[in-house]
Amino acid sequence: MALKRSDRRRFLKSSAVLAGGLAAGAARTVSAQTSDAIVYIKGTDEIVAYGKRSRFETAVRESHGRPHSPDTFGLIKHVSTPIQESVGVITPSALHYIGTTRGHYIPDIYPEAHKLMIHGMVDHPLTFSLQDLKRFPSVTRLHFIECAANRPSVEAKSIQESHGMTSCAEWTGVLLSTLLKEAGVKGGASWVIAEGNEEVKGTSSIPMEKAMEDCLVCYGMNGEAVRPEQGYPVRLLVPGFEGIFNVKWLRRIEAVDKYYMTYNDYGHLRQSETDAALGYLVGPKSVITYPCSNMTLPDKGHYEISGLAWSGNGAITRVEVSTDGGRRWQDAEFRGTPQRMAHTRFAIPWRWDGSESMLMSRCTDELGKVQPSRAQVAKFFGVPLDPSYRVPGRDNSIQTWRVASDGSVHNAYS
Ligand SMILES: Nc1nc2c(c(=O)[nH]1)N[C@H]1C(S)=C(S)[C@@H](COP(=O)(O)O)O[C@H]1N2
Ligand SMILES: [Mo]
Repeated sequence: MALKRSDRRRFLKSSAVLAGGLAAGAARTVSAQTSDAIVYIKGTDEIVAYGKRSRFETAVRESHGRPHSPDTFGLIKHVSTPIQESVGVITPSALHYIGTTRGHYIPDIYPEAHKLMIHGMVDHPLTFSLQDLKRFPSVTRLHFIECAANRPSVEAKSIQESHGMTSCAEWTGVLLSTLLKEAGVKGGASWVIAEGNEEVKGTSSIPMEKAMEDCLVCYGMNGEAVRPEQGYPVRLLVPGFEGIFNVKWLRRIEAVDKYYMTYNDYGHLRQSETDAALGYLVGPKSVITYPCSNMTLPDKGHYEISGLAWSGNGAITRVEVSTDGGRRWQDAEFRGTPQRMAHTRFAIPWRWDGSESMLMSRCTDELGKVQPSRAQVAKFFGVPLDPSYRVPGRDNSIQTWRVASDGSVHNAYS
């Protein structure tokens, strides 16, 4: 239905009234834009062939000028997702965070030459080309990946720096169990070692039970081939396990009869099978992405507080939000259906009265595990409460944003 300009103004005015003044600013923007002459995008043929976003959308990945946790060789390089701009639950492939432990080099792999080998304690060692993998029954699932270094912090200048090392994509591939069954795992094989294609191998040890449960050998990401930064042409997905297990540029899986402390495990101080077993699962964790630090609320009035929640234990079953620093909590709503080991969008309406507010979210997963406070995490690791002390393990504690009375939003830790 085409509205005349005056009708449209009247329509926008009445919807603004319905929303209690909320849409007034938006209404002005809309009418200003529609009255301008239309400008067409240059280079249209190229964009028709393979799209790109509007030139007005400028969010980019950031490395924050430092490795997040330099390893022995100083080569860990992690680049974060602009999570403050996220909507829904899927991270666009071009903005998926990048975690590499071998500097910033991205292997440029010729897909037709790439092979995945499955060997070790199996009846028939096998190699698969990309085409071979695509002949097996496929699986498509939404899953997050999160680096172990992702955490609230005193120094973090933005949510992108503290929480941007997690992303969520729709992954397509073959279940690792399908390939392992094809090769025939021998009795007594209790772990697998997964290796990437780099010169220094990105190797991770994964318990056989997990390998047979839900690990995915992925060639697809968000409806197209996995991006080179994410492991083109094939990467392993180990749903809910910390980032480093999700081996990119996957070329070798070896079935073995014991835990091996590999290069990756060493970096994470998993010196024994027990350390390893304790060190895997991520979360439950959540963070409010709107509003968050470095934003300014333009006015008192209505807002929708919105954020992301995720857990390595399965689906998120509940998210609570507090606007008064944790004294009172209210249940948020889910936007979409929570998926297992996937980002879940939550939201709750909020009327800001102009006074200083402390925004917090805390989630619960299908195992009934509740996201801890900083105090609980500090107590668990036996470290001082002061959040400038980095806990020697993953930190899934609650993030607090402080909304000052001028509307500016800050990291309450700093
Ligand atoms: N082959 C290989 N796989 C790897 C890495 C690597 O350096 N090489 N980095 C790991 C780390 S530390 C993380 S956090 C995740 C990040 O996955 P992403 O870059 O797709 O976000 O990949 C893991 N898989
Ligand atoms: Mo990582």
